[in-house]
Amino acid sequence: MRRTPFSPDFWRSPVRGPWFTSVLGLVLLGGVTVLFVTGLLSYAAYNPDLSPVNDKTPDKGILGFYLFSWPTHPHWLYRLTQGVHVTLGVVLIPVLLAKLWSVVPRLFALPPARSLAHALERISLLLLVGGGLFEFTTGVLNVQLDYVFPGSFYPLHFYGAWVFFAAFLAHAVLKTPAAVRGVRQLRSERGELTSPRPAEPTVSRRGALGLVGGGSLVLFATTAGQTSDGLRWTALLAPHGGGEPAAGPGGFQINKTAARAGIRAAETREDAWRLVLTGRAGTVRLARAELLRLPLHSAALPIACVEGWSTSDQWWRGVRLRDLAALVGHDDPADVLVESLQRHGAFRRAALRANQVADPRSLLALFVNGEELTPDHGHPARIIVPAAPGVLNTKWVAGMTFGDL
Ligand SMILES: Nc1nc2c(c(=O)[nH]1)N[C@H]1C(S)=C(S)[C@@H](COP(=O)(O)O)O[C@H]1N2
Ligand SMILES: [Mo]
Repeated sequence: MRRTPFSPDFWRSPVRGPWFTSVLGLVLLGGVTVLFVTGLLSYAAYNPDLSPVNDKTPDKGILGFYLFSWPTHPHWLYRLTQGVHVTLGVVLIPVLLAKLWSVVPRLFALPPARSLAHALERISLLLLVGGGLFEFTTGVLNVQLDYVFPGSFYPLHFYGAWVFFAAFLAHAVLKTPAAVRGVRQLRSERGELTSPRPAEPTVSRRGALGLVGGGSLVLFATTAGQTSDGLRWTALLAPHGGGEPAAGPGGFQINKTAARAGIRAAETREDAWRLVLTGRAGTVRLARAELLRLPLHSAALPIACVEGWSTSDQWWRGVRLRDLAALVGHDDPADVLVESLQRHGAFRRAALRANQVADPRSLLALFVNGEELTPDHGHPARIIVPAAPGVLNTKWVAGMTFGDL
């Protein structure tokens, strides 16, 4: 009889067995849990309840049960949570693939369902494997190709995460006891995961695990540098890595250049540009020279992007958001909708919460590192808020509307 994937002795690697699968499973148990938690935090950090601008998942229903006002302390909070989310996600790829490889014979197990319980278990595995591959793929695509599917990455990755994690949780409850037993039996030969007719080993189980770990280490070494100025050149796998931005005060990572955002020099010139503030006391229009006569303050804050890259702290100088709110009648903290000169693109406007407006380090920045903002960093004025995702730090600001959002 010809052997097909459906016959158990088709699968002959002697590496497969409870020990190999258990070790990888326990690594994923910890790793995926951290990914899920940092992912939920990343979602909360966007202020997704500030509709309609920030809310890309209006049908989230009870999945938004946990949302809270994202804090402004410590100022590196999002840099940390998102750096961990993206770096860990990349590093776990070899572990995920090895884990799937180690259990692939069971995908072909016959009969497909021995009982109703078994059928339900297999359906949950479909969600687990499908959900896992989906989350890792969409995550990597987003990080690598900066938004190949504009607008839709957000809900896909968000809803996918809940499906994946629900299946993951069920799987963890069912399998963790066996996995804990499994890591203690390196030499065990029997079991559902072991080949009934193993081929000659070309690598030991420990060696195979070392290969997986080595792969993760290489990914770490070529990714993590994107979270740090000075090490960016090591981040060969990160889209913004492999080099350092040019030197000088504006010499730090740029997400989208003024040219790509369609910002024309004519509209940012001193005589043309006005900041339009709107609030309960009416509308105020300010030229840049008038802004410069308001009290200016400084704050050392990073840019931390959802894609996982971040800069070290930069020295920003500008007008406090809460002072601008007060100019239009909001002495108490209020939410704000910020709009840029940009006419197209997902990030041309963003909403901030009252607690972010109230923080004395939240600025409409006019200077960075002692000089005027460069065009690419948002000249004539940009938002900078402590601990917030980069996407909320709107560049080329044209208008701000204060009030409940
Ligand atoms: N108007 C506008 N503001 C924007 C963006 C944009 O595309 N347009 N990109 C945002 C994103 S996603 C990030 S990470 C930061 C990057 O700021 P930087 O280019 O100064 O580093 O700007 C934010 N502000
Ligand atoms: Mo970003």
